[in-house]
Amino acid sequence: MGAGERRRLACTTCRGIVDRFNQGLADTAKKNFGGGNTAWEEKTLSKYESSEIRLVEITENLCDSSNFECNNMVEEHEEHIEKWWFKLKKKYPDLFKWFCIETLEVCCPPGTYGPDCLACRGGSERPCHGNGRCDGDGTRGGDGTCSCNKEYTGEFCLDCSNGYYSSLRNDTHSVCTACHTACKTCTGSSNKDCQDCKEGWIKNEETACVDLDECASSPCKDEQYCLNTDGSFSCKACDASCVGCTGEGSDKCKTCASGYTKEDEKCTDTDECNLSEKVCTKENEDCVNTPGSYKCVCSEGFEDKDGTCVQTVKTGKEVETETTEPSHTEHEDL
Ligand SMILES: [Ca+2]
Repeated sequence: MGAGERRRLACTTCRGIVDRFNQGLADTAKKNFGGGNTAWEEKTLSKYESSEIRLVEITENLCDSSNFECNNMVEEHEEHIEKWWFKLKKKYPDLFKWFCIETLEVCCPPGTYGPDCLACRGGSERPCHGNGRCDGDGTRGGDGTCSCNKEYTGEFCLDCSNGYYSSLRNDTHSVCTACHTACKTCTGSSNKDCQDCKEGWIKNEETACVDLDECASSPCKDEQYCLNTDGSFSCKACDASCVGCTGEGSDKCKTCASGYTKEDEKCTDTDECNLSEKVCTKENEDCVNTPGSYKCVCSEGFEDKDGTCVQTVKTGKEVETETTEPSHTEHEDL
């Protein structure tokens, strides 16, 4: 860990301690207070308010036991905290400022950075002109440079990034707004304000960037159709019933695939099993129609053996089942 990184961590640790201290203050605020308004209660409360008991209760919970840096810092600066509690908290009510910035000198005021708390780029009032983050802001680390939000660029986050244009600019403020989706760079909000078109867009006669119809140049494969979209295009698979197509579905085929016939402008599956000429010609064979084809399978009770359908040989168990007494319902069927 570098020195700058250690300084950042020290500030984070100190901030955590102060946050827990303030939480402790809130948690103990109503303690020993019955909710009534008796003089006795008022007196007890005001006594407890600045008591050592309350301080101990709060400081006990400043760190998680596993947080080495935190426990170390509290231990090392316990006296400072006590001094602030008993003598200084009226004069310096902001514990973070007094403890972390001014006493321990591990943090800096907001908008400043580094060992000497110098102002961030663009000034401590609005670091990076409010359009980015100042490196080390509020800590004794960092170098004060700006990391700009995506809309902004430049040392001070005043300039606009590619794809954004300046919609407001004065001495103190700079606002960059997104270009039209068709523009790579632009001077205004519409697609007529593009300097360069984004990929997939092209300048028309009115010099506006408009969608390029990539499908006009037939970029897809034989078994695909082209779908033009704003700024892009895609190639999609034709329906299984087509050989080549102009769009989605069996009604957009150029020609029908084998096993399909054109019917009502659609490529429809041919039912080979219903043709006048039988397609399954072997003995004990049935025809099963499938999309785009058909299958010849052995009839029930027969099985394929070396290309012919032979009667299924029953196993001993099946024979046994068949020879048992017919059940009541079977009997009724007879
Ligand atoms: Ca397009």
